Amino acid sequence: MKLVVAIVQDQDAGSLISDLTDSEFRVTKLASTGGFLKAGNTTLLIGVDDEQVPDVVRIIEENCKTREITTSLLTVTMPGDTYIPYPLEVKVGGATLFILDVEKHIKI
Ligand code: 2BA
Repeated sequence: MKLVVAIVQDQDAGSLISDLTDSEFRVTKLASTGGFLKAGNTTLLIGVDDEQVPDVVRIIEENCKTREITTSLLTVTMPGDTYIPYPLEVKVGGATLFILDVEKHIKI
């Protein structure tokens, strides 16, 4: 068994969860925050049999888009602690996946 940990953009999470559950995969949704942009994103935990991993990855690919995001990071210039916002373009997503071996899966 594998645990697919998928970090996706909030905008893609709804349709992705619908498609995964329609295909009878079980999903847990966690609200998460990216360390770089400090913006909300969604982390999904999907436990599946080994042979189902390609299907899960395909459904994620179908639902998750890469987006260009313009953000502004703040820099501090000394002296006087002046904050200067500067625009920054980053490409986010489609999705970041970690696929882990599951040692044991117990349902009680
Ligand atoms: P964030 O950390 O908020 O990163 C958002 C996007 O900013 C990243 O998109 C990447 O394009 C850019 N970025 C991140 N760190 C950067 C840096 N040090 N310098 C320049 N640009 C940087 P993605 O790579 O698609 O990542 C989207 C989200 O997935 C991340 O949000 C983070 O929450 C998660 N993530 C990505 N890689 C990860 C990893 N190796 N471990 C844990 N979480 C990860």
